[in-house]
Amino acid sequence: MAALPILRFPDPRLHTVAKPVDCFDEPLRQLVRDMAETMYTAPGIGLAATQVDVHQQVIVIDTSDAHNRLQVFINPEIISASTDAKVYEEGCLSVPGIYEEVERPDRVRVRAFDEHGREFTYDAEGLMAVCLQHEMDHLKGRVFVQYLSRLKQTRIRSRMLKQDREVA
Ligand code: QAP
Ligand code: CO
Repeated sequence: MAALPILRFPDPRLHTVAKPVDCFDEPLRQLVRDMAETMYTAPGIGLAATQVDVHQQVIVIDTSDAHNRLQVFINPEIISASTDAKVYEEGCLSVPGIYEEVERPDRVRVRAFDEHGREFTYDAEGLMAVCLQHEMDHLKGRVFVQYLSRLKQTRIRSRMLKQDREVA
């Protein structure tokens, strides 16, 4: 297993649209293990393959307190969403140190596959619903920062570029 490097906003590769997985093989399961290790090491509660520069529709999530409930979503699709929305303060491993409020549907029903190619549906609400929608956005090349005002986006972009210069 290996923790992979995480792309940081505003890296343009974060805007790549991921392709569906068509082969549920051992390399895919290795990617899932590496993504899980990357997420747990960070630590974070969700990671999309896009964030480790792999442009396939793969997501790992663990919102449990003990960090022992890994959930894998491959080729996820939202089949229904509640009309009522909720605001949640989101963060992202690709935008470290930035937390901003985003409004999204409160509940979503998702159809996806696990790493063995078994299809399932999943009803998510609360933090899990936020996390799933946030990670599915990554697979479409969308970062949560893009929901914010132009002014906030510009400020976050310069703060991130400044951080990059200080680390380099
Ligand atoms: C996405 O985010 C998410 O800024 C997952 O310095 C966020 O795991 C879903 C993290 C909020 C639902 C609600 C962020 C770690 C982790 C940081 C994460 C940081 C270190 C974010
Ligand atoms: Co994110």
